[in-house]
Amino acid sequence: MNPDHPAQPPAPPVDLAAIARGFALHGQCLGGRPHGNGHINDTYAVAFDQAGAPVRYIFQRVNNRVFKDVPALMDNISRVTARAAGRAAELGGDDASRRALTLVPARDGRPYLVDEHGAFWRCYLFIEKARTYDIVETPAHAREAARAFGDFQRLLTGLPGARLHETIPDFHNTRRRYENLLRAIDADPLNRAAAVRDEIAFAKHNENLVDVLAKLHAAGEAPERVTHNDTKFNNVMLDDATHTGVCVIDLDTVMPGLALHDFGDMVRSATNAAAEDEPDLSKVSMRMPVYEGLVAGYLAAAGDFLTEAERAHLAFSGRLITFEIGLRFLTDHIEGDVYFKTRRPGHNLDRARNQFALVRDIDARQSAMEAVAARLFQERSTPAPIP
Ligand code: ADP
Ligand code: GN1
Ligand code: MG
Repeated sequence: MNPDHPAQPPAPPVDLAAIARGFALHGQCLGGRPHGNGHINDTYAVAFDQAGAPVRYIFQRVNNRVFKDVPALMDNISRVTARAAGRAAELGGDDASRRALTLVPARDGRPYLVDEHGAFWRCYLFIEKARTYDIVETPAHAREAARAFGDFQRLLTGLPGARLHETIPDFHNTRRRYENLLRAIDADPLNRAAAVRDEIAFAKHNENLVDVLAKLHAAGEAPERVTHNDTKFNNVMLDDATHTGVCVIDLDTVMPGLALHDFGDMVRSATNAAAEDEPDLSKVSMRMPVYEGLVAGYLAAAGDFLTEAERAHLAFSGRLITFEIGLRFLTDHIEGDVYFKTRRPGHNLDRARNQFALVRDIDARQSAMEAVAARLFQERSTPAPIP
């Protein structure tokens, strides 16, 4: 069995009121329901009555088949959220408390609790009057999300203390992801490989992509930074009224990485005109105005610290990370849907085909995308003419 893809046993039943009693919370727990569209953790919105005032919290059962060392992961998250809260307080503003995730500790003071089934739970303040989107609706959405993720990277450049724990080793090691696919094809536990010959051929045809960023890193042109590593568009909350980026969430994979992994996943998840699992591939395309919004927002936040090589690979990073996630979906399909949550038979295959279709479109338009990035960087560095 591939060590990154352990089989998923069914989740144990949930008693949210019992979980609530384990956290340092006040008031009466009114119950909760599943929330959001994440593929990894089990997330619930839980309502409380606090002396007549309605208050909500997010409870999350952390997927500890995917994250092997949850205490280490929670140590990372405690450090990162403390830093983000400190920065939000410095900047002031009347919504500083929404600008960083806030952990509610367990009654024993730890940032998580373990239930009677051995599952790990954490609790966050609910970020109100903001939401996540699965599909970018406007280029302004993209700009705001990219600015928020770029600000988050900048915030983490000064993170004091030891190197963060690697919560999933080799998370963006695309060569490893490619090898995992080859291993899955060899093992083929459900005899699915024959039916996905075209997708496997596409993966093999693009093997030349997998080492490009690793080589840049080895050459010292793309330094290790602290990065988010899962900058999917639905991992940033946008304000309901202004649509500005309020808070970066889903911090499980914040760890050492490359800036381009983050930008690449923004391109993958934000530019697609279709949902990530849309089976009708004629709907899949890379939307250039959305890409332009991403570059503008990201450069506004991160333009000062990116190296020249990083800037030159913005478009490529989108192609690579889209390919990488496509490899992971295809691997999971062949292995029997053991990693990502699925809601229908063939769901991971639909996702893989969708991502590969997006790779094709990015590939066809990579030079135009590079020109957009070069132009926006140039405009940013050139002072506006005096009117
Ligand atoms: P996963 O790792 O499974 O993707 P996330 O941490 O991204 O889990 O949470 C899933 C969804 O729950 C998010 O996309 C978002 O919509 C919602 N969510 C998470 N944290 C909060 C929060 N503190 N306040 C409000 N909504 C949240
Ligand atoms: C998962 O947790 P979520 O849904 O935000 C996955 C990402 C993938 C993404 C694809 C820890 O993200 O790496 O890019 O699905 N997270 C993990 O939609 O594997
Ligand atoms: Mg998420």
